[in-house]
Amino acid sequence: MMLMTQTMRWFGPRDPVSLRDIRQAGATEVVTALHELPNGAVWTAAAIAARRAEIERAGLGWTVVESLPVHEEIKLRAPGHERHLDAYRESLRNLAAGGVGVVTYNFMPLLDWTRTDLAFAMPDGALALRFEPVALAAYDLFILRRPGAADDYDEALCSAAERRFAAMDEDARHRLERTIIAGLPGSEESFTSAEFLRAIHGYADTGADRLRENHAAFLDAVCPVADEVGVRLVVHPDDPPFPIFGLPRVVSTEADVAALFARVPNPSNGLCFCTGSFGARRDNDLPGIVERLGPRIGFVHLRSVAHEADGSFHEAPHLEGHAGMADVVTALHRLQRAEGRSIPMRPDHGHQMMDDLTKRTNPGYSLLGRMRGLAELRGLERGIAHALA
Ligand code: DNO
Ligand code: MN
Repeated sequence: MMLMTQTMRWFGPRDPVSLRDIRQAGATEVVTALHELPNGAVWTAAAIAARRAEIERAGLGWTVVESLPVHEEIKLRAPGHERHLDAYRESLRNLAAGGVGVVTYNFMPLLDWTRTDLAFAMPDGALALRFEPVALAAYDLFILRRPGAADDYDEALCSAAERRFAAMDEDARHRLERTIIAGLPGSEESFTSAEFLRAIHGYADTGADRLRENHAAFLDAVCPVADEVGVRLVVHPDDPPFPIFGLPRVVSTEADVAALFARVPNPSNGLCFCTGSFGARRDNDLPGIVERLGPRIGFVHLRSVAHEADGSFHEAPHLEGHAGMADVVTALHRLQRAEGRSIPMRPDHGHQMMDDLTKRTNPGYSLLGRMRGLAELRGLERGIAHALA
């Protein structure tokens, strides 16, 4: 029976979640990166081999990287970006030689994934991550004070944000600022508000069209090497999948990725199908994306969001919420059978729950919530496979 390859993200030796934990959760592989290296550094063959040895000693495999970060100079096509392309190609060669077949990246300007609340209480007392437009606008308008920000929000949102800001004490304002710009786990960038304003200004001439062009130019530069060495580059969709802080986001919808594959048809140009990110827009048809773009999918993040009335969303238990996980997993299972390959998947985030509530954890990446998610997803896929057999 062809099933998905069950993986869990591991942030390396400093992750409070150990390789043994991940193995006991039932994953057979980790997904990881050389997080200790600065963005732009070449991943050497020796460093890759050492990390692999550590993972394999724990009885786990490593075939998927998340992420090999794309330097801001590449996203901006700034002068001097060529040396970052050289480094990227060299890292890809070293990763292929070191046994990695899938490399995840994203093309979001400045911020990677973004939330406004890292401890949103669920009815059962577990804590979820949440994104709330009013809180984002409160930060943007009254803490960051981004010039021109008011033009990006309608009047009702501006006044709700103003009321929210007024109701927050200094601590709450500071917490909101850190939540949004200090960098969630796996993010490459971390800012103060002053730095963030300057960095946003750097995108003044880079709107959506130019960012799309820069994305395609990046792929034109690296895909030939990826094709040659047999690595698939998979783009992670924008999270959330719409522009924030006036910065363009161009990997938000099925149409975005379909256009990208049409523009850069190299076989190595692939997709990290993240149901939580795409699913934060109601107009993305998740099983439909699998049906239409399946051959491009090299890696899967399974998670669900619950949409709230005011445009907020929070992360739901994996089989609940908006994703419609049974239909998604059915589509993925069919894809695997049709293509005769096992697709690597991971439970992308989980609630902070049980013993993890009192532990130091990476937001979204505590162990027990992800273990619950992986167990549910594993059971779901087995049941579907059994029924379809
Ligand atoms: C968040 C992750 C993202 C993802 C990057 C890929 O939990 O899914 O940070 O790793 O966007 O480059
Ligand atoms: Mn994801």
